[in-house]
Amino acid sequence: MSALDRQWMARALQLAARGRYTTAPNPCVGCVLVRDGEPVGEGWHRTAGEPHAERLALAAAGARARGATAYVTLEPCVHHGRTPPCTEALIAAGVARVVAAMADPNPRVAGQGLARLRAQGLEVTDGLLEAEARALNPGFCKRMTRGRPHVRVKLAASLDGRTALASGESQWITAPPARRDVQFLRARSGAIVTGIGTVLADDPALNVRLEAADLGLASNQPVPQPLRVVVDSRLRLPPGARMLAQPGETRVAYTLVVPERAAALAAAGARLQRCAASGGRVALDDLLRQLAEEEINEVLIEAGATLAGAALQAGLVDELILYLAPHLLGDGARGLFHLPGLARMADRLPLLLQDVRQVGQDLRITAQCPGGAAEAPEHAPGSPQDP
Ligand code: AOF
Ligand code: ZN
Repeated sequence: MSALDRQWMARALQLAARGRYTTAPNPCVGCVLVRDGEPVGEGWHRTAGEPHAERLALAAAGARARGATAYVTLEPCVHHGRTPPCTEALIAAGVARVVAAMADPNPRVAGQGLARLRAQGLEVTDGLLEAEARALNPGFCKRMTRGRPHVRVKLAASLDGRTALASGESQWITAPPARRDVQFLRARSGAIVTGIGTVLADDPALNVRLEAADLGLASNQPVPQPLRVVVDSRLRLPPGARMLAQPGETRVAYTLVVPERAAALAAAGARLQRCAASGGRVALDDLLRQLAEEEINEVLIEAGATLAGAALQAGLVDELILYLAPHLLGDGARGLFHLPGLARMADRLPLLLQDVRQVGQDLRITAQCPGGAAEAPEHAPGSPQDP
C-alpha cells in the first residue's frame, strides 16, 4: 500500500470521528471514494438507522464511483440490519478496489463483507491504519467481541494523589478547563456510573452541560445525555437527588429489594436494575454485562476510591483518565483507589501511559489498564486539540 493510500485512509478516519457523539450503538465509520487520484465522494455514518458511510460516499460520487477505490475505516457490511448491505451498493456502483482499515467485529459481518467483495472480483486490502480505526471504536469492538463495554475511570486529584480532605471536602480539586474537558468524556459515553457514597457526599448532577455546537452538532440536534447509573445495592439513593431531576434516565443498580424505598425511587423517576451480588455488593461485571446487552458501548465511571478501586481490582477497567491539579493536600487526605490486600510489589496494578497533557493549569494523564485488556484508546478524548 502506498503513501497515498495512507493519506486517503487518514481522511476517512477524520470523517469517521465526526460521528463520535451520535453513532452509538453503531460504530463511527468514514469512507472516501478516489478515482484517478481525485476524491469523488465522501461519507460518514451519523446515526443508527441512517445510511452507512459507503452509501453516502457513493451517493456523492454518482457515476464517478465506477472504477474508483473506496477507502473505508470498517469492513463494509454484508448483512441486512437497519439498512441494506454496503457490499452490494459498492458492487453495483462498479467500485474496482476496496481498502478497509479493519474487519468488522460484528459477528454478522466478521470478514464476510470482504470475502463477498473479493468473490465479485474487486481488489480488496485490509489492515491499513488498523490501530487508529480500532481506537475510534473501542466500545463497539469490545462489546462485539467480549460482550462488555469499554470502561473508562475518570478521577481528579491533587498532585500528591489526594481526592478530598479527610472531612470529605472535595470541591473543587481541578479548575474549570479540566472540568469542561470531562464534559466531552461524558458526552461520548453511553452510561456514567457512580457509587451511592459519591451521591450521598456530593449529590452530583452527572449530566452533559455542553451546547450542540461544542460537540460539532447542528443546533437542532440534541446534546447526548448518557444514562446515569448509581451502584446502590440497598437502594439508599434519596428520591430528591439532583441527578433524578436531570434530562435523560437515572438507573439504580441494586441487589436487595427494600420495597418502600423502591416505590419512592420509582415515583421519583428512577429505574431499578437488579444485579447479581458479590460479597453483598453489586457485582460490577454483571452490571457491565447488562449494559452491553442494552448496546451501550462506552461507560464512564466517575466515583470515589471504593468503586473505582473495586472496578480496577476486578480487571474491569480499560482506561484511566486522571486529572492532577497543581496543589498538595497532604497525607491526611483521601487517596484515589481503595485497593485492599495489595501488599507486595508483585501485586501492583500496571498501567500503560497513552497520553499526558496540560488542560488549563491541570494535568491530564490517560493510561490503559492492561488488566482490562483494553483496545488502545483514541488519542485522548475530548481534548482541547480535538478536531
Ligand atoms: C458499514 N458502514 O458506516 C457502518 C457499519 O443496523 P445497521 O444497518 O445500521 O447496521 C449496523 C451494523 O453495521 C453495525 O453493527 C456494524 O457491524 C456495521 N456498521 N458498516 O458498512 C458503516 N456504521
Ligand atoms: Zn454498511
